[in-house]
Amino acid sequence: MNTYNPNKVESKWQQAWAENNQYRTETKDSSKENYYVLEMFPYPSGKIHMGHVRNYSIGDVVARFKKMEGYNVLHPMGWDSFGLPAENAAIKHGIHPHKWTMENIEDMKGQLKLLGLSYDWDREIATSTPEYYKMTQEIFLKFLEHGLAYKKKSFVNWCPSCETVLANEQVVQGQCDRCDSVVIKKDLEQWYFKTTHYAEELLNDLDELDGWPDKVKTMQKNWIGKSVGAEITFDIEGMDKSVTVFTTRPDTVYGVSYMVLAPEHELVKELVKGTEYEADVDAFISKMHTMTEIERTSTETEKEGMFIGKYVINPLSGKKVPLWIANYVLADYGTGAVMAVPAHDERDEEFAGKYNLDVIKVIDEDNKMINSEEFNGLEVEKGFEGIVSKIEEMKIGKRTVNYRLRDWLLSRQRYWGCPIPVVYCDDCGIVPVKQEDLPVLLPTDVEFTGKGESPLTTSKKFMTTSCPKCGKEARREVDTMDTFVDSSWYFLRYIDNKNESEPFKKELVNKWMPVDQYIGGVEHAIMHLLYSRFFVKAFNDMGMLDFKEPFKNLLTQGMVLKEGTKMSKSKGNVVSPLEIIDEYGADTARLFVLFAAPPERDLDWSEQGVEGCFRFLNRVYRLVDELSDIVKSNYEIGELSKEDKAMRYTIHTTLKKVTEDLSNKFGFNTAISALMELINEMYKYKELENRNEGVIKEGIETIVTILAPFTPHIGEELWDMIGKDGSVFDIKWPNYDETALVKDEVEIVVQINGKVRGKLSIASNINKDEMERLAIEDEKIKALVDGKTIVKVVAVPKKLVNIVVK
Ligand code: ANZ
Ligand code: ZN
Repeated sequence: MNTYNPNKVESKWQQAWAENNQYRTETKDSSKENYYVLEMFPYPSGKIHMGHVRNYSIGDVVARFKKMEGYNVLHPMGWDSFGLPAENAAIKHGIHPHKWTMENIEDMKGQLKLLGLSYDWDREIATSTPEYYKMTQEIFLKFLEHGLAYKKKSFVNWCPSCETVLANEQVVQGQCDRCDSVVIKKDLEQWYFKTTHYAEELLNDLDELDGWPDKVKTMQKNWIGKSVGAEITFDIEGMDKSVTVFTTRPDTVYGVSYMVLAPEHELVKELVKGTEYEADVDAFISKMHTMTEIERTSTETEKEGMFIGKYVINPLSGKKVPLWIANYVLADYGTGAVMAVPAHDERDEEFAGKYNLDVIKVIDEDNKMINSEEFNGLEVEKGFEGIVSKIEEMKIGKRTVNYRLRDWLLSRQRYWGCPIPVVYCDDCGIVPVKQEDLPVLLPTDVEFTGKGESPLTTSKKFMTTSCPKCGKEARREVDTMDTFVDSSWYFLRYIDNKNESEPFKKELVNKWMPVDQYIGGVEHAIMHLLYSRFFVKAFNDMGMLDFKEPFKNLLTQGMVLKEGTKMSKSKGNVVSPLEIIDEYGADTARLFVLFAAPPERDLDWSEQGVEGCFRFLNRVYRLVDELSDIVKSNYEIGELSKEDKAMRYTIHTTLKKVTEDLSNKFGFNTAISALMELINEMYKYKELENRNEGVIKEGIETIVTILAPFTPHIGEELWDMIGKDGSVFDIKWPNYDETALVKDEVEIVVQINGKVRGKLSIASNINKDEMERLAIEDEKIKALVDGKTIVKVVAVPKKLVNIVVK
């Protein structure tokens, strides 16, 4: 008798897989149908955590199952290896970010290998390598050439602690999503990608993503934030100037009682210059800069503002209303100006209440317009149309659509990122680096002070170069790209990771994309997924590929909790995957995370749960070990007894269930629990004196095959123990036997007027009519009913037939 030794089993098979290049995928091969399964690549922090174990175990089951189903499966892994932690390590410990990163990658790769994941390591990429970032730079230049990258000066989100700008998406409730410092606004010249160019497509194409969770689509929809409305221009009284507002409610235009400009609106300074309002307005603007967008617009923040001494004329009513500035109006949304309608807008109502401004009701309780001259009596929808037509006729405005989505600010004042490949020349301005001079390499002679501008400014050699156009001395761009740029196209690079001449070959990515199954955390619901969608749409327009969405199906897995709270260092409740692997083996760790909860849900870590999984694998091992000689022999199924049929029924219903749970949905937990049932049944069955060795053989072969994707090491070991050659993952996923799915005979009771009068053994899948007929025609029952009138017959499938007689 052998005993299950996970560590021995696991290292043995990991070695065998590596030696046989078991998981190598040839992307140019077209003999089979392709299937691309991808898990979000990690930041190489140096240590895997339970979230990784869960994410990658899910992906691995999908990859192995699809491979056994006969697909050519692409299942790659890599590293999102630019980013702040490496730079902080450099500042703190004096290790170069490159060295720190590569060491972490080696460590983490070793840890991932311990999990027995079926990655094709030949396709590994790391975004911080010159081979990769050369291509990121090439892509940047393509965007620049097509007008999708541009430089602009504006107020940007600035994290005073990270000393870098942040994209809107990186500001969470007014705080830096990395370090939680309060984000302030700074006036800087920065690089942007024109994500807004695709706002409409990014929104509309969500409808086609049937394989995405609704919650993620809703989050993206809200982030894009489409508003349909109109722009209306109001003249400023006594001046040759006007202000244009954006409103979603043109039907309320007769209710405007004042107008508000964002404090940063370009007109404000001009309008107050030299007036008694100037000093107060300046002070107010300065104060606004210390506040975040969220603080300014939060419903909890008190509305604050001031009159700036001017009036505007309502172009429809001719009414003169005062012009104000206020904290609740943002400079970069719409036109940065609002026509205030306190009767119908809550924010305006609060503001008007505080400053005693007029409230004019223009919509009544029946949703009809009032106090609106010729428009009185119209429903608001009709009113909307009517007013918009009128202002378009008067040429003082037009129908417009606004998006909350902003262009993507990609400049970062950091070292450990992809250098932006442009040069500044006094004569030629912004000049792209020539393609043949790529990559613009990160210099190694920099100082990591953690203060001020990009560390790249400390390398004189890097800073000074010659203009690619005129050859005169020029200065390099010292900012690097947001690391989300790197991860917006990595899924394409895996397909063609050795390509030295271009980021990826069009024909190849067309063959493999979109990713059939993408798996990752819901924390990426907005940024990473939106940016990747934007990249693919831009690539499509630039003719680099022929599809419009990167990810066909998306699974966002839940978190791994301990006693209901997220595992975190600060809470001290982190369970280390390495310790679990050491104690129980990777197969147990995998089985636990797959079994403990459906993948989309949060999973609560439980030591008993882990032990239960370990005991289960031991049970399977002992069962297979004990019966392995039978499996190795040539037993046929032959004649079947009732018990044999029942056993085959369980084997094949389990096979059917596991197949369905893996094909249509991510029913890993239910599939595993069906397998556990099957093991229990096999334990009972093997004790029967008249057990059928053919059924035993069939049962064990099925168990070993369909358990393998979940727990691959023990899968291979058991496959070997039952005398099979090669890898269990090279065989075809078994088909269930339809005929075995019929639970053959059942015993039913026959009653006459509610009293039991006989028993019948009938086929279990027989319908009610058939049951009634068999009962009535039974010799014994026939005799009892003889001479009486049958009034009614009631049949309960698989249980009884009651005959009512008179
Ligand atoms: C008049 C009005 C009357 C409005 C009413 C609303 C209700 P969404 O849906 O988010 O697009 N607005 C416009 N630009 C703004 C800015 N830069 N900062 C703050 N608020 C701004 O919101 C559009 C509405 O928000 C616009 O329609 C405008 O107020 C305000 F009963 O105009 B409304
Ligand atoms: Zn020049």
